[in-house]
Amino acid sequence: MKLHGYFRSSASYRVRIALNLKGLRAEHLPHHLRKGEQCAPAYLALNPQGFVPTLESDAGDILTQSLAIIEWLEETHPTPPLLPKDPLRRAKVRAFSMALACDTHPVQNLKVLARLRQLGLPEEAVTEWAAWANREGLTASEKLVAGEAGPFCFGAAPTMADLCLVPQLANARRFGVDVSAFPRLLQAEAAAKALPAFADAAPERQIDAE
Ligand SMILES: N[C@@H](CCC(=O)N[C@@H](CS)C(=O)NCC(=O)O)C(=O)O
Repeated sequence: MKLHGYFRSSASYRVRIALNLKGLRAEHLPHHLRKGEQCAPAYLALNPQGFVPTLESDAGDILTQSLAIIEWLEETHPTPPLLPKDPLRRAKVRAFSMALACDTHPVQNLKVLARLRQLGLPEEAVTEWAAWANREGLTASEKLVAGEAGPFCFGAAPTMADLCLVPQLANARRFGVDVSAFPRLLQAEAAAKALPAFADAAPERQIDAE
């Protein structure tokens, strides 16, 4: 398999963790987002959205969208599971994951922040926008897992929820958010980061890390 990504990309980070947890190896192909390499015609032919990650399977299939990739990995390599067996619990894990991956991350990604700058927003306001998006999403996420057993988001083992949480907390810190307001999320993050699958997927451990 080949994973097209970028060390600091939180969507790529989610997939790196999933691959590691499943014990799958992938060749990592970095695309420097700040240099615009995600918009090169050869890459757009793989991922018309101009986003990382993109996964190329051993059979040559092209998969885009981190959550779709993680669900495909889950279906093709079910052990260890990243989603609970019970349909209601699965829906809860997916809802938490989507609160971060679909409603929080997209409004603070590179393309959106670049557009805000183009429209004349000063740098301080751009950063505050990104911090606000993170605070909103994490505040809701803290409540979504408030009644759940730990130490992970949904119990004693990591799920797709933790794969979305750890990269989002990294983004929040980058934008200056005080994450001490989210003790239950920090508990899950600490449990996750103690696992080699999460530690090895960290941005600073990637071949393109700066
Ligand atoms: N919903 C997509 C989001 C992908 C995404 O936004 N990727 C970012 C990096 S985390 C990206 O490629 N940004 C490039 C840009 O904004 O130009 C997914 O989960 O895969």
